[in-house]
Amino acid sequence: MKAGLGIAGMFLLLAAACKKEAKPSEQTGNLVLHVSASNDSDRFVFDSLGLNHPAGYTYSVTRLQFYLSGFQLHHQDGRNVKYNSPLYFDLHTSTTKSCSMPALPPGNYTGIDFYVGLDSLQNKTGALPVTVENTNMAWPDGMGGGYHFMKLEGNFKDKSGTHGFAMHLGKNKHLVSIKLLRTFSVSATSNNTLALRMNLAEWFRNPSLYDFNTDANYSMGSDAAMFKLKNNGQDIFNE
Ligand SMILES: [Cu+2]
Repeated sequence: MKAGLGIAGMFLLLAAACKKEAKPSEQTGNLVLHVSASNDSDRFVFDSLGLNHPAGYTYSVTRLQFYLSGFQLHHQDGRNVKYNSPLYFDLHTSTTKSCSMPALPPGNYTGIDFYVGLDSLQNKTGALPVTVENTNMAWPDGMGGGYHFMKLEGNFKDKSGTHGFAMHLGKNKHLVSIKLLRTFSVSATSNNTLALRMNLAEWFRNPSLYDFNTDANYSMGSDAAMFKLKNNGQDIFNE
């Protein structure tokens, strides 16, 4: 008897909760951000030494993980719509190439700004939920704490042989700011997708050539190397 009343009570509570959610103040939509990788006009595949590096040798990519965050979406009506939750991408894994931004005002948009990395509030040890992904992206406390903004790893093949590289980017001063003019729309009734392509070759040129042999092939301990990557990174999503 007591249990029956309990269940009936729960149904009442659920009904009340559902009623509340059925009356949103404004209809909102979902934007799926889909990110892929490219390397100029090369056929992009992971784990293959067939990519052309701006320094004149070939290279492969075995790992590509990064955060995008601090989104500002420019609505056609002049509004600047913010989405603050960081999105994690691992392009080597098919399930983590797309992330969803929920609860956006519907309509047409003319541009999107965001960071590759995390802003200074989020880039603190323990600031992100403890997931396997976030834990793997941790930046050592002895080096300032927070998280890796990006891990781009692979091998390169030059006259002297095949060598490894790891472009690890982190620290607040190396946050990469992206500003894109793109038209896309958000609908309250259907899912819309915005596709972005990261041209990896752009990490290694413009304004400065990044050569694994003369710059660091492991960037993490070198502020000079990471500063170069940060500056080169502004145009990685330019088509
Ligand atoms: Cu690292």
